[in-house]
Amino acid sequence: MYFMNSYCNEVLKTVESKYPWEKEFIQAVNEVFLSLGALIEMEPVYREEKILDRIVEPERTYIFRVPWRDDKGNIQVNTGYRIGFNSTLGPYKGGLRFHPSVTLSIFKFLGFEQTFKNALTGLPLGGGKGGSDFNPKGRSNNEIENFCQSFMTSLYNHIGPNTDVPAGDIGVGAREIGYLFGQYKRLKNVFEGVLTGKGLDWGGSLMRPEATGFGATYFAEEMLKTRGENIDGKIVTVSGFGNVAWGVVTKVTDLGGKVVTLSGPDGFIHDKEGISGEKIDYMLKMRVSSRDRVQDYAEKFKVDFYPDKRPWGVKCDIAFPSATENEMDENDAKELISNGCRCVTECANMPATQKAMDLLLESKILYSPGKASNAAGVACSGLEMAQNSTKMKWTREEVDKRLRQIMTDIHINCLQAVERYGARGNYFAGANIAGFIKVANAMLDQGNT
Ligand code: NDP
Ligand code: 2IT
Repeated sequence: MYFMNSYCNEVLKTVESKYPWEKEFIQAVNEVFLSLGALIEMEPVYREEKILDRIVEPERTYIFRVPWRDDKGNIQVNTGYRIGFNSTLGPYKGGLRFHPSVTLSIFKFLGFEQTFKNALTGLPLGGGKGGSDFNPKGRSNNEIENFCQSFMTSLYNHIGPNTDVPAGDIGVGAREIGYLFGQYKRLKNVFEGVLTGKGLDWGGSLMRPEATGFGATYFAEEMLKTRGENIDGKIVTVSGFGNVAWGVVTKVTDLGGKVVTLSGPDGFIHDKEGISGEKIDYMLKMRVSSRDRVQDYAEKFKVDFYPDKRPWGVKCDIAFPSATENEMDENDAKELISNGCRCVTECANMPATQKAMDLLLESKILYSPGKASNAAGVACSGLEMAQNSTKMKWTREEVDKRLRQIMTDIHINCLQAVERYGARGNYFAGANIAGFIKVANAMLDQGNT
């Protein structure tokens, strides 16, 4: 089930020799290709039509200078990126990340993953990603606004509701989307749904902020159901303390689970009583006031803080990695498994290293890849686009119902795909196969593009 067939291997080797420095991108391609072995052998047309050669190359990559003026009057220069990875199923769609660690490799891995994730949602969305090495930490509102306006001044001609629709990701939330949208509107002289994650009064969808975390929790519920279990009464560990982590903590708590950890670049906190009520509200405030310090939570609520450590050594039933890529390594995976963890639901994109992933897959615990379990964020963005194009606004209940259905469908599709082309019960292979088939078959339909 899990093997690299010769065509996958050839294309992977080409990527490795063409872009040897793109570690994250190579990791993402490797992970997807490992799942496709049986499918590619059964369907020779993918090889004949060079689908893999085409699918690993972004359709377009735009890299640009972002000059802006800081509060001291000095000029600052950052680099902006927007990758249109694949537009077979719809306009490019995917978030913008503002974080100093970004590289072209990171955006390529994110755009590649996004292509299959968006296909899994069943909505008409292509895959894209972008952002900047701009560091929002410690910047004033004025500086964020200046930066966003400059970023959009370079980008606005390349995006549009039927071309490319960016959204948020790490470091980009409602405030940044507002500044980006305002500048787009001014430059293009048109009010249209070019970004998602907009404010509720000017085209945003209800549920968008909580969608990713809620959807991941629904996905975890579906996985647990296959083993006659649910979230009620479970001990849950979460990493990160951003938008996605907040959504997970809120929904898990709602369903009777007890979340006991959060993490930041400074370390993690262990709150044995569980993170609920005012503590969840505090998470939102903490994001704005002290972006890089989860220690503030520990001081306020008098709980244990572990500097420079990750939360995966804390005993739990379910883990939701919700910070960033490669935040869980093989030692973390070993600890989770030996402590009896029964379910790992990826919320971040590619949070596990290749070795951690191999161990989790071997262990047979329930384990879902981000492209399946975090798909509700972009799915809600797709619903926002639908509302914008019909100039309608759906109720919270309506959006939530659709999101729940989308996550249930993704869960079933993963299981069915893996039953047909691989071994039973491996959500990784299932998500990769189901997402790939959709994109690849549409590429065949659309000819050599
Ligand atoms: P936020 O910016 O709201 O939060 C990100 C969290 O991860 C913060 O706690 C951040 O701390 C931490 N973090 C970021 N980079 C690093 C790093 N290099 N090392 C350690 N910690 C880091 O982002 P989101 O919650 O939106 O995103 C979290 C994850 O979920 C990402 O992988 C993202 O791609 C993924 N995702 C997001 C979706 C969305 O709709 N927002 C949808 C699907 C997936 P700090 O800011 O202090 O560095
Ligand atoms: O990784 C992701 O799916 C996102 N950051 C959300 C993308 C979107 O277009 O809503």
